[in-house]
Amino acid sequence: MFDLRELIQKVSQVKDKLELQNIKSQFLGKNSQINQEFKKLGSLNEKDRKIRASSLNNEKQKITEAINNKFKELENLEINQKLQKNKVDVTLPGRERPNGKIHPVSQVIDEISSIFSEIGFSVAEGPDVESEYNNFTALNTPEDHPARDMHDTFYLDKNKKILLRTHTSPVQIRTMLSGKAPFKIIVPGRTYRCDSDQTHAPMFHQLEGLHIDKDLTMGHLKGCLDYFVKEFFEVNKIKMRFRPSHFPFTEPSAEVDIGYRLENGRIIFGEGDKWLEILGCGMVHPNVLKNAKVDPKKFQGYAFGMGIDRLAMLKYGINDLRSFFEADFRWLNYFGFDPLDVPTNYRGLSR
Ligand code: 2U9
Repeated sequence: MFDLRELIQKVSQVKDKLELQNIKSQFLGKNSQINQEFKKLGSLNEKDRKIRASSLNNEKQKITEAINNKFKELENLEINQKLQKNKVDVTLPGRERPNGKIHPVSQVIDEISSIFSEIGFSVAEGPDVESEYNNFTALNTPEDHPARDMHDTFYLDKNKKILLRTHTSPVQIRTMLSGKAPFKIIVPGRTYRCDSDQTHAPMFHQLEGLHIDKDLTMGHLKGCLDYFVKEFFEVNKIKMRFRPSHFPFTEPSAEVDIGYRLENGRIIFGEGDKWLEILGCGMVHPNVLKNAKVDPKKFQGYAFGMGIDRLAMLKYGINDLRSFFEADFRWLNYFGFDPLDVPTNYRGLSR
């Protein structure tokens, strides 16, 4: 028979849980000595059986206790070692800032979204692949309209029914068709035209706005754009002029110029006698409202559109449009923005 004291001594010296598990199955398992002893009890007379059984139970309990206590001890030791290993040294310097930068186009989209959200516009989005109807016909641009050729459209099928959207306007059509007036949305996104030189890329970014409600006038449009331009260029006063223009989807239509002067090659907005075109706008054409299932007798409103890439170039002094799409890390590192500095009107847009 084994020596209980020797066993308990052995358990106390165990260093890991696996070894302890082996000892447990050796001394308490099915083929353990103590189990063999229990099996022999049947051959003893009643008196001896009682005495032997009680002493065996006693021994078994002591072994079990010693092993369980050791398990707990080893477990605590393990936890303490883990805690020690994972201890945070609060005196260490902070983590390095991430290496990536936000692209100027994304930054400008975030800035403009923040500006318009302050006055109640929400952001709507839609697919880049569109139907000819949503992109042209619904926008009062029928098949024989010259504006279709001017858009240099990328068609995706030979029947010219599916295309890459040439402006973000189809999203406004989708929004009106799937909801009920009033609407107050801006739509940023990629647009496509078969055109490429120093100032044109086949994929470029637009942001359009649409506000439809009862009794909206050209005055509301001017107030909205005056607020936007001041916020975007971060100036208190701005010179703005509306030049009559033509778009199929608005009537009347206008192009908006802002006044500026040059100082050591830098643009100063709000002063001087030079003019720069920055966006187009107008009152939504009644035909467009009808096509979008909005009653032009009850509702009217204004729309505007701007090229994001050009605005980003203007605001951040970037000369070549093509550099936007070259994915040059050094360029992005220089012109990009800190991902942790999200633009908000409250904090300032481009700190
Ligand atoms: C709906 C109704 C009207 C959107 C508008 C312009 C004027 C405009 C250009 C600016 C620079 C495009 O990127 S650019 O070349 N856009 O001048 N866009 S009004 O009018 C809409 C849109 C949708 C339903």
